[in-house]
Amino acid sequence: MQVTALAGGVGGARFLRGLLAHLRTSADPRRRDAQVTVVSNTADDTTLHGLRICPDLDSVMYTLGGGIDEVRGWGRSDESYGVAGELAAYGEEPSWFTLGDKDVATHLVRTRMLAEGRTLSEVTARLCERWRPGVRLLPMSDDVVETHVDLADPDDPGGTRRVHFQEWWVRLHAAVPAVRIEAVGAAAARPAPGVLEALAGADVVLLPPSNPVVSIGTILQVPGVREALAGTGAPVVGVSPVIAGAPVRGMADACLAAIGVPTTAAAVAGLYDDFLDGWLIAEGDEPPVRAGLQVRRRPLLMSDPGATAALAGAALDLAVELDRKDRAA
Ligand code: FO1
Repeated sequence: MQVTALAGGVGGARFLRGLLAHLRTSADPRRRDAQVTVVSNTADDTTLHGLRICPDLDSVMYTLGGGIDEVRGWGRSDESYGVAGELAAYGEEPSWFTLGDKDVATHLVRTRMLAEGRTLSEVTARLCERWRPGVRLLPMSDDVVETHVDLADPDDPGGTRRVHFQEWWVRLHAAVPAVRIEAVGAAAARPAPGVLEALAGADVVLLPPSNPVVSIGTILQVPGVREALAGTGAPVVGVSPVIAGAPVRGMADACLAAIGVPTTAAAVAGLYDDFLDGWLIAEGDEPPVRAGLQVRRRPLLMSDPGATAALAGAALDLAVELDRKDRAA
C-alpha cells in the first residue's frame, strides 16, 4: 500500500508518527508493509545567520527520527544554546529566533550542500540517511518558496509592511493581523522529483491536521500539485485542524482570518473542495455540506501516541472504505 501525505510542521509530524505506529502494528499485512511518502511544506524556510533553515522538513525528520524536542515539536531534544548565546553576545540579529547547538549542525550540512549546488531534495535525502524517519521525505519543491506576510503599518494608515512568515509567527506570535499572506515564488516553483508521482501513484492520500493556509495551502500552490490531487485515483482523506471553531494548536485562525475564511472544520474542508473525498471532524462540529464528501466524527486531539495512532487509523479506515465503494461503483 502506497500512502502519500502532505504535511506541515508540528501537527503534521505528530500525526505521521501516529500513522507509522498504526501501520506497523496493524493486523492487515497491506498496512504493515505500507510505504509512506511525505510531501513537506518548505515555505516556512528562511535564511538566518547565513544558514538555510527548513522548519517543517526538520520537524518531520526529527519527530519520525526520534530527535525532536517533544514539548515544542520543533528543534532537537536535549539541546544547548551556546551558539545562540555567542551570537547574542555579538549583537547578531535576529535574536528572536533561537537556534540550538545540535540543530545548527543540521543547518550547516544543509547550507554547505546547497552552496555546492545540491538540491533541497538531495540535502533532505542525505540528512534522512542519519535520521531514518521511516518515510520517504520530499520537499514540495527544490525551488525557493517563502511565505511573506503583509502587516498593517501603524505609521502609515492603509500602508503595510512585509515580514517573513517566521517573524510574524515567532516574534509577533501572529498577534498582529496579517493583511495578506503570500507564498513568494510558488507560481514559478516546480514540484520536487517524485512529488507528482507520489500523488498520482498513491493508494491513499492523507492530509494531516496541518495549517491549511501556510502549510497545506502552500503545498497546493506549487503548480501541478492541486491537479495531481484532483486527478489521482486514490481517495484523499483529511483531518480537520480546527475543533469547535479553534485551531488545535498553532495559530491557524490568524492565517484563516487573513484569507477571509472562518475558523471552522467545514470552511477548511471548503479549501480542499476540488479533491477532498473524506474529512474527519470533531464530535461537536458541523459537517461541511457537499455532496460526495464523506464526513466522519472522531476524537481529533492528538493528546498521546495512542490517540494519535487511533486518529491516523481512522483516516486510513475511511480512505479504504471510500476506495472499496469507489471500486464497487
Ligand atoms: N519557533 C519559535 O516560536 N521560536 C523559535 O525560536 C524557533 C526557532 C526554530 C529553529 C529551528 C526550527 O526548525 C524551528 C524553529 N521554530 C521556532 C519553530 C518554527 O517557527 C515553526 O516550527 C514553523 O515554522 C511553523 O510550523
